[in-house]
Amino acid sequence: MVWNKEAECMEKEEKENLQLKRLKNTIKKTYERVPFYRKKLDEAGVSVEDIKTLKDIEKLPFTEKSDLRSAYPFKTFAVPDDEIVEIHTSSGTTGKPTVSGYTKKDIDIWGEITARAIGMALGEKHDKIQNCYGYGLFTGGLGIHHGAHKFGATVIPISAGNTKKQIEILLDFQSTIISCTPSYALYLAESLENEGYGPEDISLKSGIFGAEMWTEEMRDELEKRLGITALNIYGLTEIIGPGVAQECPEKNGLHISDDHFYPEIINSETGEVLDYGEKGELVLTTLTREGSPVIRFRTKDITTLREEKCSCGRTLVRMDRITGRTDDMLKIRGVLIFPSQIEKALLKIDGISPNYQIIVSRPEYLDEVEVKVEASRELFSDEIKEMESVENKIASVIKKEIGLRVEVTLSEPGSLPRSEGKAIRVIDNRNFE
Ligand code: DLL
Repeated sequence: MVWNKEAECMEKEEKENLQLKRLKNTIKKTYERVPFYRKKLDEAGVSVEDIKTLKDIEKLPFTEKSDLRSAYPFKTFAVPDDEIVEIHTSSGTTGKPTVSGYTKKDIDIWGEITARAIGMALGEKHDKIQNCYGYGLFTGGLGIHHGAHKFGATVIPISAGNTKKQIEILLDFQSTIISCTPSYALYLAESLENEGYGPEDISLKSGIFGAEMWTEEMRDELEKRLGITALNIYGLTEIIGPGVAQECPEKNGLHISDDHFYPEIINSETGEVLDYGEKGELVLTTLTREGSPVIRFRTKDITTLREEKCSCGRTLVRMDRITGRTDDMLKIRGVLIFPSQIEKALLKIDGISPNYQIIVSRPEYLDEVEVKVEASRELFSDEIKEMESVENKIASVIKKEIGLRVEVTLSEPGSLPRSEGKAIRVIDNRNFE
């Protein structure tokens, strides 16, 4: 279902006029109201008068996560405190989080874009959405919640965790859509199986999965095990939260709500803006945010933008699934690898679950990588010889994918830590200080 045909299928020229008008407005307001942006724009020597076409956005300075952190907690807000009705923060594990403030209109727009996401994920008004993203300062829970209300579907605000309860609700309420991180969805599928249930016992038709990286192979796994269409949702706290982009059932990229967020791809080393079809770092500018507008935010997420209209009829610019971050790229023995490449390799092997952990260390001068993988019960054996041969096989599939030999350790099914939110895939024990 196309939730908002007028916006989602807008012709290019009309869209660009709207984007330019909104961009100018954002720059004007941030300049007037946020000292931090005024300083940045003054230093760069640009003002709103210099923005005559959308391409002129390239004259504006980038905003980094560290800029927003240094404005902690509220110095990025562009409206008086009494207009802010909700606050969220990034999950930041290092240092202070970034804070996003929402006005009533921001919440309305957030609901609009997550309603679009629900529409793209086969949503209909009679659907029951089991929303297992965490409620709280994290944007996942409430972002989908606002969208479900706007859409007119029923939201089951179960939040993250408590897998037993999740299963009970799945079975008793027969939820039709599920929203959570893909790693948690997999854990749920596994837990359902352990209790003797399969896709035939539940009524899920689609899943809205995001907040962390995942792969096509993981999609296949989720679709098979839960009997659903598994779709990708992208977003980040600094911009608004989930719903910045969402996949439709055509599964050929995530539609960015670019009437609200202007996307660019840059070369992360040089800052040069790249063309459609080229891979680089995603940069986003909010076009309608009131509380926390952001200019040219460097997401550090790596993707490619696609301009062609999707066969679903939407004209929103699409982005490929995120394949890595400029900052979580692992450089191992000089080779750049992404955890997603290892995941991809693992999913090629029968009997291996996509639960894994990559442990990087540097015992002396050379980096070493251990990949801990969970095997299925059938594959897991008491025979050391057999286990070694499986481990070697996995190591060679990984080597084919990343060009590096890693040490593989098979673990018992269910033994690796599970996360209710974002999975922790990489433990880097190297000390780069
Ligand atoms: O993760 C917002 C969100 C909630 C998105 C629920 C989707 C669903 P943050 O905690 O600020 O916000 O983390 C944002 O998570 O820059 C990406 O690196 C990563 N991320 C989010 N969605 C995806 C995705 C939420 N679909 C950061 N694929 C982003 C890959 C994703 N990475």
